[in-house]
Amino acid sequence: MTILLHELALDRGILSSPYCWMVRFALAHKGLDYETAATSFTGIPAIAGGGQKMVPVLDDGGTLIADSWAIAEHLESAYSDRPSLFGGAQGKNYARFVLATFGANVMRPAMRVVMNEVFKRVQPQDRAYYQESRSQRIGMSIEAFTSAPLAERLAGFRTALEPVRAVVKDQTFLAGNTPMYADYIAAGILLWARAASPEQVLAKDDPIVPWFERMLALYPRITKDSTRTWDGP
Ligand SMILES: N[C@@H](CCC(=O)N[C@@H](CS)C(=O)NCC(=O)O)C(=O)O
Repeated sequence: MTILLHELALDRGILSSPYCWMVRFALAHKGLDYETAATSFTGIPAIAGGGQKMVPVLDDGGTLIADSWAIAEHLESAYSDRPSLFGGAQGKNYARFVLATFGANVMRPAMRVVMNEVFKRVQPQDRAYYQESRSQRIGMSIEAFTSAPLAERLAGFRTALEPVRAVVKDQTFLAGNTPMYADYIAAGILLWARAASPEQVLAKDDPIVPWFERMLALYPRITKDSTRTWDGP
């Protein structure tokens, strides 16, 4: 049965959704084959016959699942014979905490780095929608939200990643010796920031860099599809 991931693409087909990256990692971790269907922001309501508000949406042999966390839970239970994404119930609770922590502490500083860049790069039919929906969400114009010098905004993002830095300087993955969903959450957000920002989001000597390189080398499809950035090929 086919697994189809509906995901978001910007101009030039650049993948930029942190949550879609998390699902790609989860599918790869499970060793599942999958197809992808790229959509624009304004194309989301037309996915799979309608009714969707966000991506990722996974169509697993006709069963539709929306929301990256719900998708991860689905993959864990539907493919329980394959490598575990969470390492049991306690690991799942820990991964949920990591997701919530990133949502509360990292997403906003990351948005301050990427939002003006994404706005430049959304597909043409998405521009007005993106501008209006984001301004509503952040309570100000995109221009005002991203008006501080890039160096300052990058510093805020890098500071927000301190908990990742504190752990991966001493161990191979956030989850220990092997990667698990917590790693995919962090890597998804970094991939989003990196794909959208013209600047290097991490300083070259940041201890997060070797971990991030390990993450990108884990699965050939992710290695390949993550090389397309604004600066890259
Ligand atoms: N809680 C959701 C969040 C997904 C989400 O925010 N998706 C964004 C793209 S990164 C989206 O589809 N936005 C649609 C819109 O803003 O209209 C998840 O984990 O999947």
